[in-house]
Amino acid sequence: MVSIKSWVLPKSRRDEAPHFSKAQIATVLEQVATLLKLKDANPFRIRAYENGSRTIASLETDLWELNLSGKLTEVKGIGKGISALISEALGEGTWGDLQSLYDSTPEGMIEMLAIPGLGPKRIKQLHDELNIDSIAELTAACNEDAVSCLDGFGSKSQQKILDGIDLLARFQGRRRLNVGLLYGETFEAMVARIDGVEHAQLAGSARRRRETVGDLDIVASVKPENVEAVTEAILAIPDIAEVKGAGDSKVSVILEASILERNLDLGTLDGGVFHAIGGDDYSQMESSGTIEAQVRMVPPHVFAFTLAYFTGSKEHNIKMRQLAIDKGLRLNEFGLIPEDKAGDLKGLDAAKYSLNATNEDEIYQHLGLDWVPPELREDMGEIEAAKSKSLPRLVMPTDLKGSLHNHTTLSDGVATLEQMAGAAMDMDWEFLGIADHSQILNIGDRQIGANAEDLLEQGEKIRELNDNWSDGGKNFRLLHGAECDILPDGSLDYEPETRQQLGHVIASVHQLSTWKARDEIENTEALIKTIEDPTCTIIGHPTGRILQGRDGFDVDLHAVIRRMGELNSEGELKSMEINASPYRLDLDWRFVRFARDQGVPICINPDAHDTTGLRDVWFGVQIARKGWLEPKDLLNCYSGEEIEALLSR
Ligand code: DGT
Ligand code: CA
Ligand code: ZN
Repeated sequence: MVSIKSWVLPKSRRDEAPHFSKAQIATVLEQVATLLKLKDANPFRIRAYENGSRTIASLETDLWELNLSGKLTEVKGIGKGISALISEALGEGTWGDLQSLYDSTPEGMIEMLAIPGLGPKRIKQLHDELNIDSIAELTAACNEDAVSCLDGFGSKSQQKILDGIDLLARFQGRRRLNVGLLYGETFEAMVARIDGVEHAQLAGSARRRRETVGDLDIVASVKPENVEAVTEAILAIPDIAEVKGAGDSKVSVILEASILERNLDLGTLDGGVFHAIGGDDYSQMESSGTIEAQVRMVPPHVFAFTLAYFTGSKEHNIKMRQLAIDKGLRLNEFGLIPEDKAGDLKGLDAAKYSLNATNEDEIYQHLGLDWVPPELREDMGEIEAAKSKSLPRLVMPTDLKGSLHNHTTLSDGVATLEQMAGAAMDMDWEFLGIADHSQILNIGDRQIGANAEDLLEQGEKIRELNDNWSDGGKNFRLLHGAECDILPDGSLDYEPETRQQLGHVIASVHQLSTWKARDEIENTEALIKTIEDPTCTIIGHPTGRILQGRDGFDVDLHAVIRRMGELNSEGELKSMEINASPYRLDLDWRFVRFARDQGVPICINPDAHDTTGLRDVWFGVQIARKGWLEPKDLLNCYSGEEIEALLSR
C-alpha cells in the first residue's frame, strides 16, 4: 500500500503502552524497507525490514505480550535490531532514529512510488541520473524524451510512466460515484454514532448522485455545548490520514481507504474497463486512494438549511436564493431570514429570526415550491417544475422488472444462463436479457465473442428454460439477444439472418481506437447507419467512456438521438442504454432527458459479467433519476409479458 498522505511515522494516541497496534508497526517496517530501497541501502538490511513487516502482520499472538515476555527475538523473521525497534515503539511510543530516514527522503520520490509500474529501484535511478525528485519533474523529463535513453528504460516504458502519471492524477482527483458513496456513507455512519451527534447526513455531489465525487460534505446536527467533544471524537477516527483544519464547527480531513472495512469488490469487469482503470495496478491504486471530507456541525434547528445549502448544486442554490430575495428573504446555510428583521446581523445571529424548517420540504414550501429530489438539483428546470407542481415521479430501483444487457460464459461472463436467471429471480425480476459478445470481439489473440452457431444454440437453451418456467407457472423469462460489435463503417457483426433470429440486438463500439482517431462527423454518420439497421434495438454504452479512465469517442449524440426519435415515431423500437456499470454510466445523464423528450425509450443495463454485477442497475437508476425519468420512460419497467411481446414483434 502506497499512501502518500500517511508517509509519516505514527504518533501515539495513548497515554500508556502499548502505544501502537500490530498493523501500525507492520506498516512502518514496510515503509522503512521502501525508503531504504530508495537509498539503495544494503539488500540484507532491506530484506530484514520486509520480513519483519510480513511476520508482524501475520502474527497470531498478541504482540505486546510477546514483547513483555522477552520472546520477540525468538520469532522467526524478526532480528535483534528490529525487535529492539519494536520494543521501543510499543513501550515508549518513539521510533529510534527512523525520523531522519523519513526526513532525508524527498517527498516527491515517495509520491512517485504511487505511479503504477514504477518501483523504488527505478525511482532511485531517475533521481541519481536525471536529478528527478518529483512527479512534475518526471513528467517534464518524459515529455523531453530524456527518460527513454536511460539504461533499462526505453520509449515504451517512458510512455507507460506518462500513462501511469495520468491515471494516478485521476485517482487522486475525483472518485467514481460507487467509491465516493462507499467512503461517504461509511464516514457518515461513523460521525452519526458519535455521542452528541443527533443526526448526520451526507450532502454535496454524492447526495446529488453525480457520476464522480470531488469531496464529501457531511452535515451534523450538534448542540453548541457538544461541538468541542464531537470535534475531538471525529479527529480520533483512525482512518484519517491528515487533518486539514478543525475549529469553528467545521472539520476538514483526508480519509484513507482503510475506512472501507471490506475491500472494494471489483466483481468481474470486462477487459476494456479493466485495462482503462489501471489493469493489474488497479486494486493497489484504489486501496491507496484518499478522499477529502468536511463535517459541518450546526445546531439542530439550523440542520435542514445547512443540509440543503451543502447539497447544492451551487447553480440550484443561486436560483433558490433569488426566489427568496424576491420574497424579501435571505437564504443561506443558517436559515431563511426576513431581511427587515435580520438587518445588519450575520450568520447564526441573523438566523435567530429565520422561518422554521425541520426538514427540507418545509424550506421549499416557504418558497412556494414542491420538494426537489437532490438528484434534480442541477438548475436544469427543476425549480420551475417545482413551482408548477410538475416534477416527475422519479423511477426507483424497485420499479425495475428486468434488464437487457448481460453476459454469460458464452462470451466473457463467468456465470451460466441458469445462474444469471436465478440471480435475476432473487431480485424479483420478471425478465433478463442475455446479450453476449459477438464473434468479432477479441482480447489479444483470444476470441471473446460467440460464433453464430453457438449463439443460436444458446437461443435453443433459452427457449427450453423459458418453457420450463412457464409450465411451472413462474413469471420469468430469459430474452435472447446479443451485444453486436459496431464495425467502423457502422454495420453490425454477424450475418443479418443471424441477427434476425434474436429478440434484441445491443449495438456497441468496442474498437475504440478507430473511433477515437476519427472526427465527430464521421462517427455520427456511422452510428446513425447503425441505428437504421432494422435489427438494431439498443445502442450500448454510446460513447465508450470509462469514468476516471478514458474519454469516449467524439459523436453528436443529439443528432443520433434525434434520428432514433424519428424511427420510434415510425413505429420502430430504438432504445438508448444507460450502461449502469459505475465505471461507465454512459449514456451521460445530461443527455437522458433529451432522449426522453425525443420519444426514445431508455434501458438501464448492468452489463453484468457475473451474478453480483446485476446489482449495478442501482447506479443506472440514480443516473435515470438525474435524467428526470419516470418508470414509463424505461424498458426495464415493462412487465415480462409486455417486453417479450415488444421484442418479438
Ligand atoms: P464536488 O465536491 O466537486 O463533487 O461537488 P459539490 O457539489 O459537492 O461541491 P462542493 O463540495 O464544492 O460544495 C458543496 C455544496 O456547497 C455545493 O454543491 C453547493 C454549496 N456551495 C459551495 N460553495 C458555494 C458557493 O460559493 N455558493 C453557493 N450558492 N453554494 C455553494
Ligand atoms: Ca463536495
Ligand atoms: Zn460492451
